[in-house]
Amino acid sequence: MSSNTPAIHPVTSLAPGTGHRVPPRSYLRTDADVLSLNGQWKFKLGPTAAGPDADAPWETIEVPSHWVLAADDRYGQPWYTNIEYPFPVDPPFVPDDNPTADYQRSFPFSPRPGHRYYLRTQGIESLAIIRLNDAEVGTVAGSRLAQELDITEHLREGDNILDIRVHQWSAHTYLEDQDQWWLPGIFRDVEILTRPDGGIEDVWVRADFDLVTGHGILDVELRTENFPVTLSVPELGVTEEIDAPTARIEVGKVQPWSADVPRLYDVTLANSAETITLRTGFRRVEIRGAQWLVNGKKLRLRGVNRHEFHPEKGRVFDAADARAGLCLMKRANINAIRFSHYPPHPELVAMCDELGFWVIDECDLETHGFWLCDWRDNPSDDPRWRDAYLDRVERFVERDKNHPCIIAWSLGNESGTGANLAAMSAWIHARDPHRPVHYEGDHEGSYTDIVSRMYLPIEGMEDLSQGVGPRSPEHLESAGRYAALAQRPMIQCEYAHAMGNGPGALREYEAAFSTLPQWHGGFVWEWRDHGLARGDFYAYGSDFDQDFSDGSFVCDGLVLSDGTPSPGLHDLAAIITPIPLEIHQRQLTVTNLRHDGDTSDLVFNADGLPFDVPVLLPGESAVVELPGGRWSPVVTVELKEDTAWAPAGHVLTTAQELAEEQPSPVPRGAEPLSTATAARIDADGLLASATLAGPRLTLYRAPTENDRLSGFGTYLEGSVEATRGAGVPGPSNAERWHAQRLHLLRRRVLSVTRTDTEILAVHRYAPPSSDAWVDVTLRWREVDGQLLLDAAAVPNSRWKDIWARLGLEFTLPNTGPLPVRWYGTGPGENYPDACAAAFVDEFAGEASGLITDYAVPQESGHRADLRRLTLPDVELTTYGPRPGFSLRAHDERTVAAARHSSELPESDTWHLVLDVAQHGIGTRSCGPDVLPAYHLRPRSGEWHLGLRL
Ligand code: IPT
Repeated sequence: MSSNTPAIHPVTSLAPGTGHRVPPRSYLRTDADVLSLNGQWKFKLGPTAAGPDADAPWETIEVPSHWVLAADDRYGQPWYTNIEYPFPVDPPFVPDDNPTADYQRSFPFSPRPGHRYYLRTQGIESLAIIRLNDAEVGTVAGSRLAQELDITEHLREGDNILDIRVHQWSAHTYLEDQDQWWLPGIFRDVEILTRPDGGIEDVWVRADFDLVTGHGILDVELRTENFPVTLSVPELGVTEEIDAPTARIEVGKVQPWSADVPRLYDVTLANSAETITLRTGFRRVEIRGAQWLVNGKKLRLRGVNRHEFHPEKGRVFDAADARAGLCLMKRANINAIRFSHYPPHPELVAMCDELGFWVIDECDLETHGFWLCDWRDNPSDDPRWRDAYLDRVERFVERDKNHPCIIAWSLGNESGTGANLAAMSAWIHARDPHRPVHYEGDHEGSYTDIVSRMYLPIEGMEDLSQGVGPRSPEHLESAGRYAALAQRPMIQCEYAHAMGNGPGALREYEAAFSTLPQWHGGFVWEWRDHGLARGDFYAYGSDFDQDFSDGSFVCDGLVLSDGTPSPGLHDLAAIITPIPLEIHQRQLTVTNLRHDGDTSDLVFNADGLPFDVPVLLPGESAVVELPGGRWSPVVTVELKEDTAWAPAGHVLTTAQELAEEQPSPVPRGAEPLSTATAARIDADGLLASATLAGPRLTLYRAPTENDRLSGFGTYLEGSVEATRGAGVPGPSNAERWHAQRLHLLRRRVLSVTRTDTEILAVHRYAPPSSDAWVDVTLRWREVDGQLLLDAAAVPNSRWKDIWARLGLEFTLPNTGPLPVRWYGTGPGENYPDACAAAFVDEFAGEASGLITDYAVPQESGHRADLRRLTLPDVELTTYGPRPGFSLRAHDERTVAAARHSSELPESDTWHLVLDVAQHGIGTRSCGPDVLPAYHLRPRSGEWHLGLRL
């Protein structure tokens, strides 16, 4: 070895930590003192692992926080990469440029003899070296895992000085390559815990539910040397003295815990030195064959993936914001959460117990960037990393083990496969045989209990259900494994990528989850956009001065960065409702799909008037006749009383019978055109009034992110096999549209004919350098003082590919806010494959509110089936087949060119588009493309519009 080899620096050490580390234990409420060290700390930052200049002056920073989110970028900027490591893949080394911060604070303390003191950190990214009163007490790794160091020997009476040096990059960064911002710093609580002499070091209360007797059983495990410990459950009248480290206590009849009825019981454990309180819930989790059961019933997971994220604070936990997010999930009928891809702040887990969610808790582990190096040297299969993997699994399971909401442990995400993952799983199986182990990357089910996939199209789900694996060549040799997998429970731990406008086809997924026997549901990717608040916009990857990034891929949530629900969330809520309604000829079928709980907490209304539905137990259905009233009342299922997550009156389900309503007949005849009307139609045969002008044909839309991305398969041109994991994905929708130059249509007037009673114009629209065209006929006439437009669009046969839309666009002067009323579908935007939340009614709003402020501007605002649109100066009625409409201050090309809505220029024009068709939305930004039923192939269309101007 040459003499200039650098000594091993802590940043390259694979050791999970050093110093007097306390064995992992639960996060518990205790009456022992806890001193929070959150608050203002001294802070300085240096550019390398050597740390800041010793002479540099101290500044101050808030703990918890991320230093790259400090004001004015004064400590650098956040960085977003999805799969890629932001540095060369050269484990365990990291670059010399390694931002390193020194944190310091002093605190007065009076240690008591006989007690011990632990310094607990809940989250530091990525490696911390801790010194107390100038002595090194240890190093801490595992950014989102709690770690405790016994600092008793280093604490002194009076003033103490705590120094924490934090390196942004370390060997452990290789294990933390989750798809999110790189956000260094002390971002969760720092505390000193008093451990009283003879205290209760750890406790595990497993609350089992006996399905036959309905009795509860508490299996208690205690870590203490000080017995007896008295366990009490006041509500059950239980008080038991425990004299040994384990005990089994039968507590008689209990109400079980479930996500639907999250019944918790307060438990106290006390000995002479310490009292611990926790809340437990009785439930039994089992896997029987391909059934994953809780309390004897098959689970139906209607879930989301949840990251820790706040637009100003990053991954710093904000209890009020987090709780608001969970309540919004409950209101959207979401009953399950996967903690992607690390355990959240421990208080969040308690909120899930209380509000009721089925939770898959996940370890802080992802090595996805090795995939880009063909998984060479992946830590998951390298014995040198085994201790780090096992340390991580112990620390996350031990911290959260008391929570009834957790129904499975997940080893991590996208870390390939290998012996270290298998060892983690074996450790969990030995430690907690009562909860299954999940890890998606164990594709062949060698060491996990649940068959898990991500972004699998429905055909892939059907294949797995029938014991057939992916049809790609690299999977052929393992084909035999798949018959065995079909004997196990299946989930999609990620599906329906909620990036931008979408996801589409949730209904089809929900149907597959409900009918294919092994499938138990899935978790939409993901809950919230991770845009960072920057002045008047939310920033994504490419908004920072980093050399490369994954752009807006960090904004792929059902909820926008500011917490606003997106149309995708409304669509999901409608599809996964536990109380689905079906109406046929005024016969309403109500079903209770809840895991637990009857329907006595619900009110059923038709157009706001309550009607009776018998109380239904889970699994039951009833058919009732709808009360009298209009042809198609809006039927709602509402909460009778306030709950912890929604007020009385909150709507779980909305339904309506639409089939009966016939389109309004097209008015016949034509009166002589008035001079005023005739003057409004220009020489080209277009309306040119002061309040409305047009129309022109449009076949293009500002591409959604599902339209723009093409990493996954498409059903177009017979490339369905691509969606099953074989074949070449093919171009994106946006590429197809741009290749056809749909955004560049040119118009030529073929003819304009005027008679006393009508003006007839024929226009030909075609892209440059193409002999494909669409002829648009516009016939203007007048009936009962109404200007009528009968329009038809007919393509020639030379179109070869899909269109984005088939629409007619009018323009209106934009002089400020525009009040809009419409009779049609709403309230939100809806598309052919994402329209479950829409119903038909009279709606009103302001035009700018019709567009969703997606992180990246894109197609938005389409509402199908318009009957009537009322603007201050225009009333538009549709006859015959009903078009959808959208109204927006910018045209498609302007929208498509903008990276943020704040960049869109001031507009003097509203664009009103009436679409006879739109291509579906799909979820191809990460998943299958638009299903064939929702493709828009070149076709003809007709419009019949009545105008009062
Ligand atoms: C999948 C990841 O597990 C998740 O963290 C996120 O990155 C998601 O993709 C996309 O937003 S992995 C992907 C290669 C299927």
